[in-house]
Amino acid sequence: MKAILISLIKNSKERWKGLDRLEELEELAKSAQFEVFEKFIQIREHPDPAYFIGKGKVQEIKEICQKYNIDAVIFDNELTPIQKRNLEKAINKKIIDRTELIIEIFRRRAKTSEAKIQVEIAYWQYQLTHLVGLSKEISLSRLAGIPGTRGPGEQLLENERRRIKERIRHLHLKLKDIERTKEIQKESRREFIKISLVGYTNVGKSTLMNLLTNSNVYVDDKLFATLDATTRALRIEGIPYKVVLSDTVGFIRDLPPHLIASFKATLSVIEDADVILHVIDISHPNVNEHIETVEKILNEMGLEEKAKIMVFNKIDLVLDKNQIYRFKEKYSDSVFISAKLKIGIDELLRKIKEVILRQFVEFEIITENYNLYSKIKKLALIFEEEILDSKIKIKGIIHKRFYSYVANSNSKHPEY
Ligand SMILES: Nc1nc2c(ncn2[C@@H]2O[C@H](COP(=O)(O)OP(=O)(O)OP(=O)(O)O)[C@@H](O)[C@H]2O)c(=O)[nH]1
Ligand SMILES: [Mg+2]
Repeated sequence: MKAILISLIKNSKERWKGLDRLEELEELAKSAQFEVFEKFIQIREHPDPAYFIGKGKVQEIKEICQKYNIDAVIFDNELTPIQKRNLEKAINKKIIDRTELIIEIFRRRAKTSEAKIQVEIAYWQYQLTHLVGLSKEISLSRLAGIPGTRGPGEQLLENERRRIKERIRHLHLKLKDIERTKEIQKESRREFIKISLVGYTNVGKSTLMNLLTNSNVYVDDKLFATLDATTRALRIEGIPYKVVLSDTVGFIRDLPPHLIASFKATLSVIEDADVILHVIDISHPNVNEHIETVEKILNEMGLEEKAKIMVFNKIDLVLDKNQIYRFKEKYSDSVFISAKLKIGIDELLRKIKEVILRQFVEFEIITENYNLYSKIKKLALIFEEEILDSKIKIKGIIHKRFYSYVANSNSKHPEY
């Protein structure tokens, strides 16, 4: 499938931004199996309400499409339903906007039934907001109609809308069932320390996951190789708990809100994490924008307070070593690695341990409750035990998330 890509920018000052965006759009298009024939930037202060780009450009694109047998025209921006339909009519080729393209990639990648349902929900949500009737019928019915009455076009549209809503409702129910099973799995991991890999797409999260946990998660030089959340055990020397690491779907600029909403369950592993590893491709020309995008999404998820380590990956591809120093200065909890060449991994594990240990709190408990005593034995690092008649005094440290399990009226509360 051959495609032409178009990005609209406001003025010539945004040219570089436009070029960057086209490059990312090209990656997205390739990930959806398109062969990119040509890329265009159009400068317009405001998009044309009917055609998004100018009429002259529409004509030009139409001619190229015919001459070179192009299958689709892909826009970097979001199109209104009207623009999309008008373009489709004028150019007579498939018109795809960025949101649709991302949903299409997700659709191709989805493997588990959960991911498949999530993508389908996003797909129908998108369709729902982009429904346009047959314009002629609508306008005719409007012309003839007394206000409040509906013509046949509107009736059809209404039926379609109802059908889609019903489908979405049905999918939500199916998803609920799957989530219920996952809740049970999660419950069994309540007493584990949870670490979550987060980052822009294609930065090397799954490569790192495989390296740290000796597993075999799918890795590819494609955007959105991973769509599901995978969780595996991880050994951290000196941490008295089981530790698990989760890998999940990557982020991208302007991630369609429908997708974020429908992937809420998958993304919930990030919300549950004790430590977030924000993985960054330090060799990417837009590294700063990538960091910003990911931080913005994390903030929107209400996770700005989570403990976080900035993991700068792919240092093997960095020629300018000053780049590394600059990031080292800017981010206090940062490590520099190459997941591919296995560089810096010990340092990363040390940093993870350090950050987890910061989450431990001291406690001192006097109890005669044997169940509580054995629970503490399991969940805490004990420094001192002293038997006082029928009671026992225990001093130690425990991860703050487990503190409430062992706290009782006799305990001294930690400072926070
Ligand atoms: N040179 C180099 N390439 C790397 C490194 N780490 C990962 N890669 C490559 O980067 C590409 C993407 O790796 P993935 O691990 O699939 O990336 P991801 O972040 O999981 O991507 P998504 O699941 O698509 O979000 C693959 O081609 C990897 O081989 C690294 O340290 N150096
Ligand atoms: Mg991945």
